[in-house]
Amino acid sequence: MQDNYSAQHIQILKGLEAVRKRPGMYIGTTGPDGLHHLVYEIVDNSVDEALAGYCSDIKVTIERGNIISVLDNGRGIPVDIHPVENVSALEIVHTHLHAGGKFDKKSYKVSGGLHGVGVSVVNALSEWCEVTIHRQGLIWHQRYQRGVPVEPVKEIGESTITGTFTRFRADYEIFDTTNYSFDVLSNRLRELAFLNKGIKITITDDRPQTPKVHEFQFEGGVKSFVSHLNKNKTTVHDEPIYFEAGNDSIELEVAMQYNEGYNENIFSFVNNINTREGGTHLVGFKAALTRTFNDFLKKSKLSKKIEENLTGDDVREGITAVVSLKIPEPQFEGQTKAKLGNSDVKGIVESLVNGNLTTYFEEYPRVVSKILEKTVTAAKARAAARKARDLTRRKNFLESNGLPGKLADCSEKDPTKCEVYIVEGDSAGGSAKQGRDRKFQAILPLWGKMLNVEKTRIDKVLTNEKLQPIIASLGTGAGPNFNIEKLRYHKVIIMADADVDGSHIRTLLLTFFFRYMADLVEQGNVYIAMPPLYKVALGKKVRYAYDEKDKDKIIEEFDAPEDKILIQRYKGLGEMNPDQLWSTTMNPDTRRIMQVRLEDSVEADEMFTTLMGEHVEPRRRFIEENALAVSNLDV
Ligand code: 0RA
Repeated sequence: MQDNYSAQHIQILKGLEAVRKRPGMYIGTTGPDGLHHLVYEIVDNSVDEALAGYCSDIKVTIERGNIISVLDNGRGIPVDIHPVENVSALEIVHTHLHAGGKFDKKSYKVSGGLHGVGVSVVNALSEWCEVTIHRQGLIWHQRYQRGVPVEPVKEIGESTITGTFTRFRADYEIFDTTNYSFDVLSNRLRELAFLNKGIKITITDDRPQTPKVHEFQFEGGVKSFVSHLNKNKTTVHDEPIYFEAGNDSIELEVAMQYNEGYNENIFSFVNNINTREGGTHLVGFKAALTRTFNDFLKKSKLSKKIEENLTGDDVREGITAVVSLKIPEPQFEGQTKAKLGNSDVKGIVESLVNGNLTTYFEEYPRVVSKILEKTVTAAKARAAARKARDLTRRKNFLESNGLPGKLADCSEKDPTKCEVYIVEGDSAGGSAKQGRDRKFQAILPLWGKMLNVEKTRIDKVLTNEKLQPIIASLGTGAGPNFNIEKLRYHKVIIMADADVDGSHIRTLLLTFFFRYMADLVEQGNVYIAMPPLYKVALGKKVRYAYDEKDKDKIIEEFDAPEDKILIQRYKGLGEMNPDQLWSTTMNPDTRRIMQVRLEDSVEADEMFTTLMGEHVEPRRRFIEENALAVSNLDV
């Protein structure tokens, strides 16, 4: 028995050692994403306990020193001795890989899903970790260092409550940073609260510099989620459409509401995991949507207004929807394992949505006629725009090679080596053309009025005189036809003045990329050029400063009397000659460019709606609150 235990013990250590050797295999990265992942892993277990019906309250705290604690009021992790292993169940879940969630199979384990690697992984990657269990009148405790128990599970007192309390400090030997972002955690916890209605989730920042508390509890579930997503939009009908449905193996929750915009915003989840790449549940949902609206249209006099059936694009114009599915054994596929593969799900979801939407529409005929009117308008506009587009194509501004006449292309043909600068303003465009390295740098000057795509229907966007050359130059198409495989330049660099107008252009272009070429942004192909703000000269020595700090540093380094140092503030790109533009802003060895990253599509949507949408008041508030740092537009 003793030998048996030792052999067991060595196995466990090997398991945890594997996690510490290759953390990426278990949590993706050892950067900020992986770090925050530790918290989700612990919280997911508490959410599972809530889904099983035994827990209503989860409290997450970022303590001083970036220690995380998670408290729930569930049944408490069992502490009894496992008959085969001869150790406490509590110890097993913290030291055995994949031992989490094996206790009862009835509920849909969030923790068994995409990232579900179990608390043992969190434990292995923590400098230390401790758990306190309140259960059956007693309090139990165990502590670990880098995954290894430093003491057996001990009874330490009596209790009248039940629950699990986990504290850990991520291991600085493993992670690039151990500093948590309150906003990142808060956003995910809010999402979890939307997706699991009724659960109260609180997050507290107890670090002395940044005290904060957010409390989330939504009795409306995904219906509240949709209201939240649409909060700054003008809606077509007052209340989101909502239903819950299922059979003995799956649970489906759907909420949707149309707004007067033209974007399609459908967020889909499986077992609380955002299926960014969609999958069979989303396909089923979309098919049902198109079919149900066409069925209702046939019975309406509106049907005379269009010649053909409504298309998927017609019925999804201006929709905001959340589709949340819970199933026992999800199969995740796709590039980022964020696509549901279970093939039987399509038919099940399609028929559930069909039935429930039909019932809903029969009960709320005013809602369905408002939406039908919108979809018919969309269908008519699409038909008209198709004709207009054929026209522009014929008399268009494209050369015989399909590229815009204003594009100064590069000679290199391998897209991975190519860059295109999208330049606002004719004079800057001219300097850029002269200053560039024509081997791998292409220049596309922009002309015409910039369009706010947030307020424009897709067909107008695709034929817009300013955006059309961009779409043609990149070669990818846009919107539903977007194909990243055809991308002609792997760096797409926006170059505009460092002033308010430049910032406006940047935002409008980013909005376009986000809405019509989302993969481009997601894959990190979009950059922003950073022209210098100042030229600092001492005699013949010239240096460029990209911000105030830079400028001060250069002045300090020059170490000369102030009146000898010449400081010129650049008002625009146009003030630089081609050589200067090359060395300050375009030469890969000396320039600065920022990669545009979108961490969270829900929040990005909210940000673009706020910045570019119709409502002025939220925009003013947003800009005030985010005057300098637009945090999730992490450039
Ligand atoms: C399985 C069985 C039981 C509790 C739990 C899991 C549980 C796990 C976690 C993880 C975090 N919080 C948790 N709360 C509960 C107990 C079953 C019983 O009491 O019969």
